[in-house]
Amino acid sequence: LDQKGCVVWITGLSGSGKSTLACSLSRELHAKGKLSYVLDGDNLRHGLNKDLGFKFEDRTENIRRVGEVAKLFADAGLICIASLISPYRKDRDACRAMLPDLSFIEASTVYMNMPLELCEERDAKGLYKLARAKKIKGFTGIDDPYEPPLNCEIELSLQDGVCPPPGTMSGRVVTYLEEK
Ligand code: GGZ
Repeated sequence: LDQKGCVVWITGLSGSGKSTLACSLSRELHAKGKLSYVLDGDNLRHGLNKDLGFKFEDRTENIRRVGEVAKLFADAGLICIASLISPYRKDRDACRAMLPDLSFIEASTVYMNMPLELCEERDAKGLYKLARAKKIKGFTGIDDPYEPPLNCEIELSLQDGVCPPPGTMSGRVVTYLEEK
C-alpha cells in the first residue's frame, strides 16, 4: 500500500451531515486510489455496539470501541473515517491519545455553530421531533450536551449562510490529508 494509515474523526450533531461527508470523502479517496473505510456510529450500533444506549457511560464506551477499531484499520494502512456524534470532549481526546504515532484528524461538520435549526429542519429520521415531544430522552442538542472541539484540524461551517456541497467539504479534508 502506497499510503499511511490515519483516522479522520468526524464529530457533530445528528443531521449535521457527518455520514454524507464520510461517504463523499471515501469516494473521493477511492478515486485517488486510496483505501479507506467508514465507521459510522449509527451503523455500528446495530452490531458491534448493539448493547449500548445513549447514556453518558454508553456513549463513552461507544466512542472507545470505535476508537480502538479505527486504530486497527489505521494500523493496517487504511484511512479510517469515523463518523460519530461523539459529543464529549474527553472521549474524543481519549481516542486521540490512543493513536500516538498516527495522524488523528478531528473534522467537525458544518453545522456546529448554528446547528440545531438546520439539523432539526432536516430531521431525516424524525428523531428531533420525537425528542422535542419528549418521546426520546437524552437527545444530543435537545436535552443532552454537545461539546464542540476546541482544537479541531478542520472546521466545516456554513458559507454565507449556506451549507457547501459535500464534495466541497470532502475536498477540503482531502487537501488537508495531502498536505500532511
Ligand atoms: C443522539 C441518537 C439518540 C440520542 C438515537 N442522541 O442521526 P442519526 O440518529 O442517524 O445518528 C444518530 C445516532 C448517534 O449515534 P452515535 O454512535 O454517533 O452517538 S454517540 O457518538 O453520541 O455515541 C441518531 C441516533 O443515533 N440517536 N438516539 N439520544 N443520537
